[in-house]
Amino acid sequence: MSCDFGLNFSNHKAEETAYLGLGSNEGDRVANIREAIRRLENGGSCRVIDCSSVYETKPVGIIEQPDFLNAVVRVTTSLTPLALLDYCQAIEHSMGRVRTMRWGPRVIDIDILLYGRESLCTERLVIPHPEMLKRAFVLVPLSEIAPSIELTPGITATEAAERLDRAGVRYFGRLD
Ligand code: A4P
Ligand code: MG
Repeated sequence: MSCDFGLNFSNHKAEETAYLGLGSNEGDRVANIREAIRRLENGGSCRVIDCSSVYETKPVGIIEQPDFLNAVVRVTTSLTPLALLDYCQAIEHSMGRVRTMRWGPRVIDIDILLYGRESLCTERLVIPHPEMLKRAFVLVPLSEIAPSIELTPGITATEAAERLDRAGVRYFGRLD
């Protein structure tokens, strides 16, 4: 919606809490995760409220690639879900991510895991992230910063993480 002052509010709404998954398995992985968080905050439309530890994780999907570092951040944002996706993809792009193959190596991947309590299923965006419940590299860091958040009715992040094989997920360190 545009108003007479030429301002466009269509990408903004009341503040919402979202959880983003970060992953890197190319270059200086710690620096990439740190830089993605810096860029998330710098644009002014996201505030990073909490950040999990960083975990070193065995690749899932295409296993012939270097190990990942993964972390999860809690943000507050006034961006709509799609505007948040655009924002995350712009950061991926600005950090030199080139999309070669699905699930292939990447400088940085930023996935929207949860956006408030919203469920969304469009061609470009599915929330909650459809693979989340199967992935220890997501649920271990998520359960660290949001242990009791309900992912499916009656199932918390901690419980969902405990149901998974977590052998491929190893504590790596803290960012701060
Ligand atoms: N898309 C739909 N829903 C979402 C969402 N909730 N968040 C669409 C972000 N994107 C979403 O993603 C492809 C398209 O998914 C986007 O254009 C967007 O419109 P992409 O980032 O371009 O490509 P991708 O990441 O290769 O594919 P995908 O399906 O997003 O893969 P994932 O789920 O990100 O998995 N193993 C370990 N250990 N650690 C990892 O971080 N990551 C992956 C990639 C595979 N294996 C891994 C890891
Ligand atoms: Mg992705």
